[in-house]
Formats: sequence, C-alpha cells, structure tokens
Amino acid sequence: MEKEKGIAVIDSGVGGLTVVKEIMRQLPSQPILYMGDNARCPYGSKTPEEIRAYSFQMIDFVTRTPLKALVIACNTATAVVLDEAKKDLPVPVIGVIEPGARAAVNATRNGRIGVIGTEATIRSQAYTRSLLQIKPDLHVTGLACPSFVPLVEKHLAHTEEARRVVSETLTPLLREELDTLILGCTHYPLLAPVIQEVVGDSVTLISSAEETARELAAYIGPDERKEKQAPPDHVFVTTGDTGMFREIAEEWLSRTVRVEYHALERSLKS
Ligand code: I24
Ligand code: DGL
Repeated sequence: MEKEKGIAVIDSGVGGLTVVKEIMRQLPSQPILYMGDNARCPYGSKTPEEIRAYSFQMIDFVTRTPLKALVIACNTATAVVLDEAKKDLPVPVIGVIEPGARAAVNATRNGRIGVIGTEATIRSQAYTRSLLQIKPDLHVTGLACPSFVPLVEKHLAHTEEARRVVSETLTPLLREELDTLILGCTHYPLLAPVIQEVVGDSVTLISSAEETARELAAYIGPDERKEKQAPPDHVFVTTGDTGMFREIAEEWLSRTVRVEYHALERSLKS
C-alpha cells in the first residue's frame, strides 16, 4: 500500500511544537513531518528578505515528500511568505495568522483587539490586515514584544522576572480598552498565565495554535482513527542540534520522538 501522505509543519525553531501538540490532539492519526530551523532561529528580528529565503528553503525541503497540507506554524514566517507559498504550492497551505484573526473577531464585543508578536510580525501589519479584511471597523493595536521569546527559551516563563518584563512591556496596551488580545507568536501561549494576570480577566486571550489546528482539521476532514490502529510515524527535522531539539520536544509533547538533522544553505542565495 502507498505510504500515507503527511502534514508538514515548518517553524523557525521549536516554538511550532505548540501547533504540533494541538494537531496531535485534534488529528491523532495524521503523520506529521516537522521542520525547525534552529540553526537560524530567531526569525523575529530578521529582515523580510532573510525570512523569505529561509522559509522557502524549508518549504523546498518538506515538499520533496508528498503532503496533504503544509502548515506554517511560525507567525513571523506566515506574515512574510504565506501568500506567496499559497500561490506556489499544489497543496493547502495554512498559516497561523488567519485562524487567529478569525477567532479574535468572533471573540470581541467592543471591536478593540490587540496583537502581540515579534518585531517582524508587528512591522508586517499582517494581523491588522487580516483582521480588517474580516471586519473593517475594528480598532487594532499592535505591539512588538521582543523580550518574550528569550524569557520562554531561558525557562523563565513562571518566574517573577517574567511577571516584571511582561507587565512593563504590555503597559502601553492597558489604556487601549482592549477586550481581546491575540498571542501572535508561537512562544506566547507558554506565557499566557502571566499575560492574563497583567491584562486582567476582562481580556480574552487568543492562541493561534489551537485555532490553526482546527482550521487544518476542517480542511482535511475528521480524523478517522480506528481502534488498535498503529500510531502515526512522525518525523522531526532540525537544522540545529538534534539532542537539544529532542529534549525540548519530548518534554513538551510527553512522548519519545524521532529527530533528524538536515543542513540548509547558510547564504541567502540558493
Ligand atoms: N523553550 C523553547 N526554546 C528553547 C525552551 C528552550 N529551552 C528551554 N525551554 N530553546 O521554546 C531554544 C533554543 N534551542 C532549541 C533547540 O536546539 C538548541 C537551541 C518554547 C518551546 C515551546 C514548545 C523551555 C521549555 C522546554 C520544554 C517545553 C517547554 C519549554 F524545555 F518552554
Ligand atoms: N516562531 C516565531 C514566531 O511565531 C518566534 C520565534 C522567532 O522569532 O523565530 O513568530
């Protein structure tokens, strides 16, 4: 029998595992091919040209395998390459921005929505455009939070320092009377408890990871997992250290994972 086509998920590093966890929960029988560009992470502080070149190198690699769909789990990469990737590829391409924007529009009562993300994501205005396309009379405030990813990656998400940094960074948002805040970066769900405390209970937090998995499930149809069916073969590819990747992935996904190394061209030309 022909091997089942999988779902490819690409990200700048390990943050996209937040999306993978949701896909595994909602679509447990789908095989996943994950690629994280750990060697060149973070993308959030890079130029659109770099982000575009790196993202398409990953897309070229994962599309050598027959796919059911491609998920761009990285908000920064989605902001820069989604439209182009959709035009280029013969399979459905799903980014994290539209699903998050749609959920935010459904959640808001007062039409005042905040978006937090990396420098590149906020600069691109991709969330604002997506939100206004769905509902033109919204009031959207974007804020770059470049110190949040390092907090998570240094294992500081549950510390007093995280509370201080999050509180200082989000201060400009507190006078905007937002009722909905989009966590527009793969890492921010790990800071959600602290963010919620800072913005208060009147603000609904939107996690793009959950919404994206739901959108993917809607595209490819319900999961038809049979009793006793063997678990799907997932493969995780990193451009960086496989040991470190495995450690984080196994802790986060609570399972053992198969990790492979693949180098990508270092220069921008390819
Ligand atoms: N969390 C993230 N990235 C890291 C990290 C982390 N180190 C500890 N934790 N490192 O992202 C990034 C740089 N590494 C990546 C691997 O190769 C070498 C360089 C957030 C992960 C979201 C799924 C903390 C940590 C963890 C396990 C699960 C969750 C988590 F170790 F926050
Ligand atoms: N994955 C990125 C995002 O969602 C965060 C990490 C990075 O800057 O590469 O925007």
